[in-house]
Amino acid sequence: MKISTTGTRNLRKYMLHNDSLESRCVPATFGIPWPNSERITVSFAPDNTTLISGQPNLLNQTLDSQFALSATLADSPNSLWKKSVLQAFEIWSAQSNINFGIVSDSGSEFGVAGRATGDSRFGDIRIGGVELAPNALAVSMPFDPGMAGTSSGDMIFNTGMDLNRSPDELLRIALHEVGHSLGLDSSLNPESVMSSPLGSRTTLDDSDILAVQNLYGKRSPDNFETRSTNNSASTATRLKTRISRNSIVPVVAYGDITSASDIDFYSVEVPSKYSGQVTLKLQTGGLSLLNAKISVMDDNGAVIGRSFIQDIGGGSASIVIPSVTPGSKLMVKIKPIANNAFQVGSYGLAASFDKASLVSPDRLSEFLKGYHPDLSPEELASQLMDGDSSQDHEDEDDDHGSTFHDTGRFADSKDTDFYQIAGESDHRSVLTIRVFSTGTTEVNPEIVVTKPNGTVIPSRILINDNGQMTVQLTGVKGSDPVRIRLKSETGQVGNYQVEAFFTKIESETRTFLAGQLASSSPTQNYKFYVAESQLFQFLNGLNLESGSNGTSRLEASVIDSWGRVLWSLTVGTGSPESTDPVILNTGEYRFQVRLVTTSTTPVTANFKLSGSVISDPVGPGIIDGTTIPQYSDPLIPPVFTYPGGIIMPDPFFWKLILIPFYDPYQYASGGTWIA
Ligand SMILES: [Ca+2]
Ligand SMILES: [Ca+2]
Ligand SMILES: [Ca+2]
Repeated sequence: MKISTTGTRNLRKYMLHNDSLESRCVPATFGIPWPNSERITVSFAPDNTTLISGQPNLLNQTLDSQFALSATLADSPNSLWKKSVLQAFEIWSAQSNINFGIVSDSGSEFGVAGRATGDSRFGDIRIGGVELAPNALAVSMPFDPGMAGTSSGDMIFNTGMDLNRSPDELLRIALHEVGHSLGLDSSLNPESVMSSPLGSRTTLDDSDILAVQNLYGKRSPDNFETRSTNNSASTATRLKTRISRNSIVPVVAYGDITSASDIDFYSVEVPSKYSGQVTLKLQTGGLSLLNAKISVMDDNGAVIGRSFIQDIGGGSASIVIPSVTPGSKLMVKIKPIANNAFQVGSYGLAASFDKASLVSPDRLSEFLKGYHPDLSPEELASQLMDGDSSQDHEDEDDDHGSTFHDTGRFADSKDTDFYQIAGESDHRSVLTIRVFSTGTTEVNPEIVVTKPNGTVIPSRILINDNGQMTVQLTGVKGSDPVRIRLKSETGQVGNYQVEAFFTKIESETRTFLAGQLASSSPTQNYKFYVAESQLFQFLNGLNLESGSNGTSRLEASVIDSWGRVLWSLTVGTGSPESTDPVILNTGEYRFQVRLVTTSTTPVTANFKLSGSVISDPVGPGIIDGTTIPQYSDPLIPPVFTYPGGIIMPDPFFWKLILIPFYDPYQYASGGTWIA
């Protein structure tokens, strides 16, 4: 997920060289669609939110200043750049069954333990920015519940670059990044917005449309238009429910403006004994990015009210009709706004009979932001009557069989919780189960997966942090029930959440390093060259060959050339362990691994550093190589040349340093490596 800086490139050469590199292993896991594509939430993180590896988010202040000169009376710098970014989301959404709803962002640290989709603290896709090496304009993460967790989808712009050098530049960057967030890999087709370096397109290529529709399908009309359209008053969809007939509950419908030429007509029946005020409300904010016009006509076709939503990120619009004739019909027309960049998206519509309604306007507003396109008007009415259900939409995505979510508590040290889930089809698939602490106590969750008869199904551990655990199983028959047994490994009492995802693709991990350490030679050092800024998720394992458990531990760290420790982890014996992902800029690092033991007898241990890159490192730009190490050969863009003349397709390279000693003062004085 990375776009390179603009650079002229000999296309023919580029293509030729790529022919021989098809076997290249792309480390990030692409091709897993978001399970909640009908409403993927997006949030802009506030400045100073801690981004991955501890740097503060500076996107707002950076882009506000970069767009200062482009501002007009109508558009502030902030709204200008947000509009460019969201336009990219809208362009993808217009071609497929995806809606992006803007939500607020609490400023929790990026990558924090939490839900991979639907975390209430922030959007599924979080947008932020830090300074990256100058060969990247942005990086973003595809949806990967196994390795990326809450980092899934997140988009990080390079605040060290001018992202407003030319018209539409930010839009073009964002188009590429949104593609990655949706699970699309980089493309070798120079016409694709997914090609690197940054192209000149502000629209999708046919190949992009095909790629996104492969994952999410072609954008389909709403449930009211599957058989015939409601594009005129004579074909209007009739809206009424048994309950709304006594006017105590508003009539609610969820629809979709599926193309710029879609117009949706609804005929709302006024109850036969009702004659007071009626409020019509159109909601797009939080559901989609749609801007739209709503108008209401009386029985004679005369327009009696109109309003607009013309807000970046969508919004809401209300029309108040002071008085209506009992038994009459109100004709509601919803259409996109001409010459607007946000002409497609889902919406909620409500007609409230205010004088008799038992549902407060606040409750109705909140309810409209939950998207329930598959519920009938009757079901919607009874949900509205169910009192406080602001959490109603919370579990909606869990009902369709590919995702599952619940909250639980280990009430005492022996408490074991069981869940039984099943996927939705007979297809063999990958099941990812994530458990994380939600209270202040880290509950060290342990996950065992069994068949209903108790037979254990082997799973691989992907993440094993103190407060969270992720396991993945392959070859699960979707419709076969699977039982999940949860307990706290250390007997901690506390709250947790569990979520599970059935997908078709497993998370890709690889072994970066493996070796043996002994109490007589306890340390190994590696040079670690990173050719493109990327986000790593490391897993560390230690297996004792001799010595006893509990007396030995492994300390691993990544140190930059200034001697700063950017990532470190101490693990005991046994299971693989992990901690937060780390973003590493282009450059040279030292990786040190050390066996620490209190055993009085000699200890030998095997270690293994595995993991994955959860951002996409494809496509370096051609930049001035005199200022920073970057290892790319300008003539062969997809290959990297590392010190010592080592040519590798991977954008990172590990090299064992045979002298297992270095002088820490050399780092402090400015970063010269000794080996
Ligand atoms: Ca995310
Ligand atoms: Ca429609
Ligand atoms: Ca229509």
